[in-house]
Amino acid sequence: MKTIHTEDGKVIEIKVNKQLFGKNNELAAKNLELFNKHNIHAIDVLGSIGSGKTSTIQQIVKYLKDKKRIAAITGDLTTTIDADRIKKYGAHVLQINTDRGCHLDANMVRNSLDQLNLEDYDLILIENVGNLICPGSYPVGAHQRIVVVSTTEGPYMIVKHPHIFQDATVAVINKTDMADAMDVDIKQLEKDAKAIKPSIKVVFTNAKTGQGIEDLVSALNI
Ligand SMILES: Nc1nc2c(ncn2[C@@H]2O[C@H](COP(=O)(O)OP(=O)(O)O)[C@@H](O)[C@H]2O)c(=O)[nH]1
Ligand SMILES: [Mg+2]
Repeated sequence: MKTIHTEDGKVIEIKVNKQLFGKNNELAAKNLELFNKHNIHAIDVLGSIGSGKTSTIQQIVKYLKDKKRIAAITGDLTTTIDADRIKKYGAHVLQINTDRGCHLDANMVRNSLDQLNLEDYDLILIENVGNLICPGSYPVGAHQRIVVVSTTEGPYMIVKHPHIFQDATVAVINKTDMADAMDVDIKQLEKDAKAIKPSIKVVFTNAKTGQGIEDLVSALNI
């Protein structure tokens, strides 16, 4: 049961469907087992629409494709645009269309994994649906979650979305080339992330050019 206080002090009780989260958590744990059984490292990539998730995945694939066998799973409402973009960089890509769904869930990822020969991969990159809220409640069983936040989203994206950063291993501050134009202090974004989670690693990237991707790969420890 969750309690929300409205401005005039009235209290609204909302029942949270814990059973639904519980089932997803169970399936996420099974996905993790499956990844581990096949020595696959899985990364769930989160971030708003346009923050640079696909570009970051493209750069990771470009950087690692001679060292790792990589598959990507991309979640999108209706298009295959991101899947097509990542494929060009040399990863095997599966597309999940979520229609009106604002996040991937463990079951969707499991269905995709069933279509892959898992023996063939060392690394699976999962592009979640562009949203900083819904995916937070639906772990998909990845070893780590990273959040891509761009300077063009303004100075308050991190402070306003603490939950998503609490569960992340790495915060990727992207579009550093646009910081001055946007009047955004990237060091302040780093401080904001560390204030939410002191152990979070913060890297600065330009996912268009690939700048900072080496730092990201080393922060991911892959
Ligand atoms: N200037 C600049 N543009 C970027 C950067 N990273 C991504 N973009 C552009 O931002 C747009 C959205 O990127 P995309 O990777 O599709 O974002 P997604 O919606 O999070 O997957 C594209 O036009 C990218 O080329 C960056 O670091 N700097
Ligand atoms: Mg994308």
